[in-house]
Amino acid sequence: MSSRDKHDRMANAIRFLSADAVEKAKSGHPGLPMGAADIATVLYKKFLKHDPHRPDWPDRDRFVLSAGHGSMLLYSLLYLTGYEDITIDEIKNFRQLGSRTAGHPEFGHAAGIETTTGPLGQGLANAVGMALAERILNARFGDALVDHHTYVLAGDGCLMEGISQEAISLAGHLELGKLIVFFDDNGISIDGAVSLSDSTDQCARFEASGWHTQRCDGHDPDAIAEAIEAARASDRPSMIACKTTIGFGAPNRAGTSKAHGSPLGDEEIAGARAALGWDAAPFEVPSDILDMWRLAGLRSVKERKEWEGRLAETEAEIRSEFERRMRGELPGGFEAAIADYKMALAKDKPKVATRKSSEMALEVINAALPETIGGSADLTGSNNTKTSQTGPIAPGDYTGRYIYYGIREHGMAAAMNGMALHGGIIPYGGTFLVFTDYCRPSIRLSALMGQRVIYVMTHDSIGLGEDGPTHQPVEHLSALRAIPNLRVYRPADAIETAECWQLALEDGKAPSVLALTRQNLPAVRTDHTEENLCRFGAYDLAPASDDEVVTLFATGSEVEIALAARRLLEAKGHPARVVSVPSMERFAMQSAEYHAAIVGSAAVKVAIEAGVRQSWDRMIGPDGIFIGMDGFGASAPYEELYSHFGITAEAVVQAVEARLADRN
Ligand SMILES: Cc1ncc(C[n+]2csc(CCOP(=O)(O)OP(=O)(O)O)c2C)c(N)n1
Repeated sequence: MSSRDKHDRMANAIRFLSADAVEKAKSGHPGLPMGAADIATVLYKKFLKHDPHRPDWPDRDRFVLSAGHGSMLLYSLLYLTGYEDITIDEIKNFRQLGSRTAGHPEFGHAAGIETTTGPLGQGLANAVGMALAERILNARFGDALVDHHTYVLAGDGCLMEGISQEAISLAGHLELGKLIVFFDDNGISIDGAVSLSDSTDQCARFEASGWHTQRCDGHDPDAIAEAIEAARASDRPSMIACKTTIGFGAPNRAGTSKAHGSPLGDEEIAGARAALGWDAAPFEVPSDILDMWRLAGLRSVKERKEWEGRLAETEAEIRSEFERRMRGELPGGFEAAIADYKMALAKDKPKVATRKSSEMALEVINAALPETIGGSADLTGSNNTKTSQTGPIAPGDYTGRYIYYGIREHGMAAAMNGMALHGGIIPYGGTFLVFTDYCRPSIRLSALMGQRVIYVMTHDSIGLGEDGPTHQPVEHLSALRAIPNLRVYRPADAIETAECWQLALEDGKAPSVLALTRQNLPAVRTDHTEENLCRFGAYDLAPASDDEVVTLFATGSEVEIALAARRLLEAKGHPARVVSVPSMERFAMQSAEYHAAIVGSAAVKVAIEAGVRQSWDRMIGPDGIFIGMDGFGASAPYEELYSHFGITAEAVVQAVEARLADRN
């Protein structure tokens, strides 16, 4: 068999595993795997550094299928190269309940799936974070331990999404030369020809952002290999526009949107079998072809062993540090550092904004954890995300610990996902809380993938004042609390902020949002407690003097108001208790007994939060009083806004007394 024949047969194995799996599932996308099979075959056969038997080898190349709808391409590759997680039965169970072969690649379902893709453009932007993580770790641990590529397959859809521009320009700026993107240039999307909606010269666009670009015939294995060689030789990130035919081989549907997202049907598949000379039955790969694929899967074993040898020879201290970071474990001494810091805060009782408290906590954290990499989307001075330890990461110089993401919130969030997925790094990044809307699709994916990404979101309410309603989050706390597996923290003072940071860092399998104020807040936790009280999500901050009549629940800046309201109520003979609620998600994890004790059975329950009511009913019940916002804010000094919108201790007392009068 000529080498071209071998290549074609190997690529056809991908094509028919994919088409047949989609056919059996009666749903899925055969077009992309059939069209991109040649690119993937060249990459996995000749270039990708990976070991199916050691899929977590830290120095493996990463492959990201950004066009996640073409998931069968990835599953076919993983099966063919010998990843144990993807058996032929998994391929047969494509898209079925409990299978590893979900409709779109899901991180954690199977080794070899480096990230969850499906929302177009996210994978490409994750890959920028992975490629950056590689450079950052390379700068610390050297070529001997960290020296790999990040490859991406992106379609027209990924490149049309706005996030791609943020990702591309960031990667170009940072000169991420080991990032290589294949553009599956098939000119087709769901509605038909891409020319219906787009006429961008993609190569020119990438070049304008500092990329090395090439065009090649995406069905010519030699041309693809040559292009990959050239891309690897470039010190700039590389994009290879590969001209392909969607649904390659399907006699009637190839080259049309009919190949994109539905099963081809028996007749069309039979036609493709005839056209490509593939006579194996569905889900059967001729043994000689499977052998070639399995052999390709073994290609990097020697390299992996050499890498292990280098790791073993590395000085013990550096080796264990590298291994600790890759395991994602925090170093010993971290807890003690936080405990000492909390003790000092209890003494100092600083009256500062929680964004400032966050910076103070980060000063301690960044000294204790060399793996944190900070950043901000052009709001460094407002988000207080930079500390004395975090020098800038610059094009070609990755020794720093701070990323100037530019005004790219979405790209920042997706890049942080990529860094967390790569491993060895704990990313945190800031913007205004209101712009979580600009990051939300990536925040959702952090949560879905269970990645430790920390979002430092400042200016968390009308308390930001004069910037007005465009900048004042109102629905955001509730909207974020609605995302499963996301921890939303809204600390009330410097001690709570330190505790929330500790929780966010210790939570290895979930992202966190820290909602922080612009305005100064008094210390509400004035006594030192060894225990992290924020761990409980909600806890008694100030007890009632007698059998409680009123319970006041509050978060962040409104805890101060709750405490003032309590004093007024107590003076009027209404015993009142204050519960601080730094995290509803943490509270939800506590026992039924704890819930009963904290929620209590006071005659009147009040929640105070300068946001909408939506997430509060579990705490205060439908009859509870909510003091907060029910519309957009306004532009004015913040004290005036609190009065204007009735978020004051006096308003609380008035509402409570009215309710008590109603009851009598
Ligand atoms: C953010 C987002 N919007 C919309 C979709 C739905 N969708 C899935 S594939 C697709 C078309 C993608 O076209 P292309 O990238 O050219 O893929 P191909 O047709 O080549 O398979 C769309 C709109 C999605 N998955 N993600």
